[in-house]
Amino acid sequence: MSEAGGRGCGSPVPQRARWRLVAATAAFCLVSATSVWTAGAEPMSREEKQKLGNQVLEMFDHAYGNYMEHAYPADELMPLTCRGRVRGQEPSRGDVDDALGKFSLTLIDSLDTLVVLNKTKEFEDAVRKVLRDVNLDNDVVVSVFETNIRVLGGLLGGHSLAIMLKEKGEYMQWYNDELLQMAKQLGYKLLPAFNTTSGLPYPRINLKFGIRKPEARTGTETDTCTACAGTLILEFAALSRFTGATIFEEYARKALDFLWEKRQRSSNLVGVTINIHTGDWVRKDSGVGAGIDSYYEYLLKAYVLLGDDSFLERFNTHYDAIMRYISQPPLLLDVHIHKPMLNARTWMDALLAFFPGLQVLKGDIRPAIETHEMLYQVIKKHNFLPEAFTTDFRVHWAQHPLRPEFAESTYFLYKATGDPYYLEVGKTLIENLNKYARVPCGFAAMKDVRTGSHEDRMDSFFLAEMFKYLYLLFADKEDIIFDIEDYIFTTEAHLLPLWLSTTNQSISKKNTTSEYTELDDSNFDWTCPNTQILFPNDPLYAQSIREPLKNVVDKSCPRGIIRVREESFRSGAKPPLRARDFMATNPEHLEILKKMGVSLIHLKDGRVQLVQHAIQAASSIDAEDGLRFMQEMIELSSQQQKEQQLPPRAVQIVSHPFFGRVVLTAGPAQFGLDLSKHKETRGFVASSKPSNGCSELTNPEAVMGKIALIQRGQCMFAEKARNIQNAGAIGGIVIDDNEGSSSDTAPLFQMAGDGKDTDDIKIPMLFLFSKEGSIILDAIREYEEVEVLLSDKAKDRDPEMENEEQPSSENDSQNQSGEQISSSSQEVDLVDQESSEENSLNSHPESLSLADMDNAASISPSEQTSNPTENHETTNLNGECTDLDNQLQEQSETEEDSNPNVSWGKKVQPIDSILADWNEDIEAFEMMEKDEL
Ligand code: DMJ
Repeated sequence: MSEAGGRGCGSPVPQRARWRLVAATAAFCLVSATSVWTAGAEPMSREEKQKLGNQVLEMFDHAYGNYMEHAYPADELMPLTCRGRVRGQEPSRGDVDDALGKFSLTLIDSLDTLVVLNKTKEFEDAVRKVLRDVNLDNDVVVSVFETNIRVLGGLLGGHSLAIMLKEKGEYMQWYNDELLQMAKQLGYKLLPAFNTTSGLPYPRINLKFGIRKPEARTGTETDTCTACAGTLILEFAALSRFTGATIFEEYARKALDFLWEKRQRSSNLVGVTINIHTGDWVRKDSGVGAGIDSYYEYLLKAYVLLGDDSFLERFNTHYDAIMRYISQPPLLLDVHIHKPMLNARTWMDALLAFFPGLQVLKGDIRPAIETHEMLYQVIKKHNFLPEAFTTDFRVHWAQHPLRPEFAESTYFLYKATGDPYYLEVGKTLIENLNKYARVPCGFAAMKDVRTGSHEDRMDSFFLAEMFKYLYLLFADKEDIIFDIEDYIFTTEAHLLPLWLSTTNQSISKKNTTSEYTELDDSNFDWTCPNTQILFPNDPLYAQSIREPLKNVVDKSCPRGIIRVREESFRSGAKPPLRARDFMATNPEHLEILKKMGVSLIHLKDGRVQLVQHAIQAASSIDAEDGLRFMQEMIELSSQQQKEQQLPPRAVQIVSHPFFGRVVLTAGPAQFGLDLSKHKETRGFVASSKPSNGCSELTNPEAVMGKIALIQRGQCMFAEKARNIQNAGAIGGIVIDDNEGSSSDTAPLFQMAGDGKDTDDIKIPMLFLFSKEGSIILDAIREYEEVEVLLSDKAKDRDPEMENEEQPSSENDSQNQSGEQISSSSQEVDLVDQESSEENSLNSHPESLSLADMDNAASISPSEQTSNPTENHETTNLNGECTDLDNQLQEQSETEEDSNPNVSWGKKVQPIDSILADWNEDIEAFEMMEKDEL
């Protein structure tokens, strides 16, 4: 089947027939373009590709080897502390932990990666371990979605490749469907989750006790995410077709049918969250990223795997809506399902990076190239894709848990275009992973892409997906021991064989509500992207799409503003109203607001909310101005908020054997040397005596010229700082005394001064939670001499750092003690002042906080920090758009630096009617405030 499809791609067959061929072979007929396309970027030699492929293998060995050595049988590796993450033994991280079921998650998720990477022997060992050690009957509440895609998918992917190997006759000769039996056992364990009137599954289930039993400790949830309910069909159908037990496919189909029924009928979009009992949309915003992503993916792939036209029809209907409302190339922006012309956010999340890959499967290459290029620009700026970033490409949520979506899209785009540019992209991904995420014990997620600090986590999807896509990107057909084109990738990149489409087929439609309708030809409009259709006589096609976007991030300005401004200026109109100039008491300004479709809503609690409805604007130009005005308002309000916040800092261990590879997130101090303005401070660490640093040190000789470690508590932070400074320390690290505290789970903490003048404190002071602190303490125990770098952003970890001579602790350039230390004997209260520094938003009723803004979402504590880079980016944003922009920028800069606070409290227009009108939006926006990826 796959062979016929692969060759059929691009042949002059009727469109519908062509689509069917694509369906049979998934995205993989795209490979036919690969050898054709070499123009644009320089072709990469076979040697170079092999070198990169080998590098991927070595990286996988580092990740997998460390997991097996230090973490197995735990679910995941904690790469900073080099141990296993066992649920219940670590502070809870909330929903993220629901993926952990005490079932050796990483091992199961890695099974088919081992075969793809040609590690057949290791695969055989791993399967034996799974069969011997894994227990699926644990008293743990797990996410149904995560367990399905990672564990059920992992077992099925492992089974698929085990039987393939067995058939080849060399490996796995002993295998007797044991993984499939485990998968079936797990499938039955998940079924009670579907016991709802809607057929949508509960989001969580207890592996041992199910849902209903009192011991289950779950079953009270009312909502689930669309992707959670709509990402089951591939694994469940595969399970049914492998085993002949129809029930799994039936349940997954029923859930999909229900979601389809509940789509918003005028926009054909779905919301992010749905009530599993009533089917009401709980969150009515809609995008292609977090919460919805794989629902769309599974509709198209279900068509590919199962050959059921109704899935294609649904996908196409949604896809039209996505391209009409959400796709604003190169951006993909969430909208409101009832008012799809209204953007629901001004930021994008990293999960949407899978979408260009899905567009390749759909055959819609141009927007795929555009979005992918935009994402790549963001990556080049921050080394990784931050979890969320704004429409003007500033970091919105700075974390990056080594997500594979961008690598996935890169792979599919390479398959579709054969453009070596995508190999260079892959090379950059490899370099960045090694440079910034690699630690001695694996690869650590980025806590903050701006500082380069790490989080003690290495999610299982990193092994399931990242290494597969990167390896396949550089592999030639002969580098893989089986034909990858015979399989389809699940959302977790597990491999399911396409021959399932003709196995146990008759069971598929039993008891399902979906109606089969004969599809019209429009459903097959987009066919396999063959070179003849997509790149007509133009070998530079992909490059010509990318080229205009190559500076999109560096020279970003709000969408369409250049054109809009030019036009409006030409027609003699006034320059648009800038947020910083806005006065709520100025009737002219209120008139402009109205023209721009912006309403001012006074909330019951005295706050004021701004809501923009593009459709209410007087013209599309006014609508664009309104969007820009809103973005500026958000910026102003977040700047206000940031003024009270300091950004996180980094403590980087630079001595042997860490060589800068371990970067810890540190809280700043509101006193002492400001690391963002000065060169970083580097020195060996020494514990102070007394450990709390609350009195004159008894071991000044030990801390002299070093960075003193002090325990939190007993006295004020400023007092500790003075005591270690007087002893000659060049910096200080306060370690939290709350055992188990960690920056993974606690919001960023900043150390307050003592309410008095702290100008006498000249040394830098940073705060580490207990877990991060113990990483340094453990290092001292093991290596005695431990050198660290205190900075606002981790220094690049490159061979240079490893080669650097370990400077002595007396290193002059780092010793800032001499002239700067002045003794102080101020009296202080014997209380920690840390609690005085609440991370509160503005409480002044007349000021505007982010939470007040309609299209802003809530921010996590770690984001409530300012960053010099960000401010700089904001300046760039306006400074680099056009001459016109420059004029405006200069104009506003020469004006008095007006305070963005405006008289929000004054009622200047009747609001009851507006409120009534927009109640629905407010509700949705409130939901968004709670939004977390
Ligand atoms: C993976 O577990 C799956 O791809 C899922 O669909 C969403 N993304 C994560 C990794 O980022």
